[in-house]
Amino acid sequence: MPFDLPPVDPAAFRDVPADVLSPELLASLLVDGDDELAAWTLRNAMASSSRAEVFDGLVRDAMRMVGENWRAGRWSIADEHLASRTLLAVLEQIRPATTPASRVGPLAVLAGVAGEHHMIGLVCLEQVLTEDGWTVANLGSDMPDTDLANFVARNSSVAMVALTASGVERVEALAEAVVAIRVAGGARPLAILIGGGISYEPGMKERTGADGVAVLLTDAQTFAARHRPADS
Ligand code: B12
Repeated sequence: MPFDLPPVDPAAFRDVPADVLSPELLASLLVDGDDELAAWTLRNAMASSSRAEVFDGLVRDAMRMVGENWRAGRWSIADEHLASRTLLAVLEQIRPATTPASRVGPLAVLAGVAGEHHMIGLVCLEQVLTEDGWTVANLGSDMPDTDLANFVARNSSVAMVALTASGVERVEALAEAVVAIRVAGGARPLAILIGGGISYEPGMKERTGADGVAVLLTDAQTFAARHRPADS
């Protein structure tokens, strides 16, 4: 090693131009496992854009690059796993502070349908809804619809359920989950939203029986605001 570089103190870098905070930079930090600098990158991006915009832009694009490099064989599964793991650690570091209001807000339940292992988008959605004053129960990936339905039946304050799936092979699982949730909710008003990679496919609302489909988290925010109970 020719040089012994001093440790980098991210706090020493202020007023960072927005174009420095690129998906390329974030992807390389994530694949290096550098959660501290990656969190610094996201905090800086959130100084000028909303959390949802940063997740829909910088974070999504960075992980797309991870996916492209993985698919092209330039990065291994180990690289992708480290990038995903690092992103989850970063998201933990930038969690929005919970307020008394967000502990008693209307309840949103988030879940990946049976067989679905992609859950980073749900963690992003959890933070966006929490910041908007929802109480969020993020049940994570691969949730059997009977258990999801039981959870909804047991919690009378559930006002919204957001389900994720990455591809068309999960249309049936989504449709089954939607039916199970509606039966469990009975006569209660309960809005069901679908997101994740499957949201790019046409006709998903009709084919699954959901109330809405959101490609982006900003779309999900609009849906949630529209379906928020009037008294909350
Ligand atoms: C990380 C990753 C994984 C990780 C997931 C780790 C985890 N803990 O989540 C692991 C290794 C498990 C994985 C597995 C697989 N993966 Co993968 N994966 C990815 C990758 C690289 C990044 C996904 C990610 O987390 N992005 C970060 C988040 C923030 O962005 P996002 O997911 O795009 O979500 C955005 C929106 O969709 C929205 N959103 C997301 N979820 C939700 C939910 C709701 C309710 C709402 C409203 C909005 C919303 O918000 C986000 C911000 O805008 C993508 C590449 C890519 N192009 O995205 C492939 C990708 C999604 N995977 C893919 C594939 C094929 C697989 C596997 C089948 C691979 C295999 N042969 O085993 C398996 C499937 C496993 C399963 N049964 O589900 C394909 C999906 C193709 C398709 N449409 O079906 C992709 C696109 C890669 C590719 N180009 O081929 N994967």
